Amino acid sequence: MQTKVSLQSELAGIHFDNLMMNAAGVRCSSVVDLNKIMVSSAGGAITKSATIEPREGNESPRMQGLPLGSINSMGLPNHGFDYYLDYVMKQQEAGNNNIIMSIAGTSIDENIEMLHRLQASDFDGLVELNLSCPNVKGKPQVGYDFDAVDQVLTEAFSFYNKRLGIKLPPYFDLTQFDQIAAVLNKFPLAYVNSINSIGNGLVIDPETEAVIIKPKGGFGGIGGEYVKPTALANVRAFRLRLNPEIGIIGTGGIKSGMDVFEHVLCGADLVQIGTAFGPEGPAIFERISRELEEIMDQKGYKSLDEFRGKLKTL
Ligand code: RRO
Repeated sequence: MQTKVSLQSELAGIHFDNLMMNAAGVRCSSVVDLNKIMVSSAGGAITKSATIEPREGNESPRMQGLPLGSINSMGLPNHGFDYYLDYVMKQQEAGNNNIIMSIAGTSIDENIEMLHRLQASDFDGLVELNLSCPNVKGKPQVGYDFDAVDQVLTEAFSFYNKRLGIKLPPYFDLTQFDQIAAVLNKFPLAYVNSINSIGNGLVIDPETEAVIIKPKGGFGGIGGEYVKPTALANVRAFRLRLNPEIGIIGTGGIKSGMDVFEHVLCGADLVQIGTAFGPEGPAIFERISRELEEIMDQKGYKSLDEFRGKLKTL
């Protein structure tokens, strides 16, 4: 008889029945969409990154699917901080701790203000500080400025004493990993979420000789299959460098059970699905769960712990 394998995981002391959820930004801006994720096979959900005030975001077209992924320059459209805090509070009151509130102020001051409000609130769950949005005009990605990361985390942890994770952009050079990990290891971070989209790619339609999204002259964040090797490298590089108390969410290029398997081999505690979740919707979590269970069953693994972070080198 086949023994059921477990896809359970834990992050910052919070139990997840399934290691998968959506990536912030995709089908998670409204209560209706968030509820659809919460009742799916996903282990939890994360909200669209919030700013204090609601935002319309950039002009359309601002997202396009591609043969192997997506390009977007959404520009942080969201319903505002209060809308998402209300949602995560209601989940918490219903006894559900598997909801993450994502925040992405367009300045350090705005991020600190939102963290003050969260500190003062009764919300006790996971908060993700997004330091890597590539699409707000005139605002660089904080994650590429190591001094600014140090500054915002120093200020945040001077008063914030609940569980806080951060969403980072992809890094590409090993010295970048060394430098950012040295900064992050100074703080009691709950987790690091790696990676956000690869910022400022350019996709062209040769027939029209034009770019395919409108904002920023066509430049936008790339997601999907194109970014999987970069995502795996970031998860692996962080797991090799971060304090073991800092968990890792692996995000980037997941569309199959094998992709999740590879992220966990690199050290991911949870994984998030963005680009592939868009067209397929919440049913993706059940499909990928089945695929992962089959892979684990064939390999004789009953739990994720048996292979997490155990990537072999040659
Ligand atoms: O809204 C966006 O344009 C956006 C955000 Br906040 C982000 O973090 N990553 C992304 O690819 N798009």
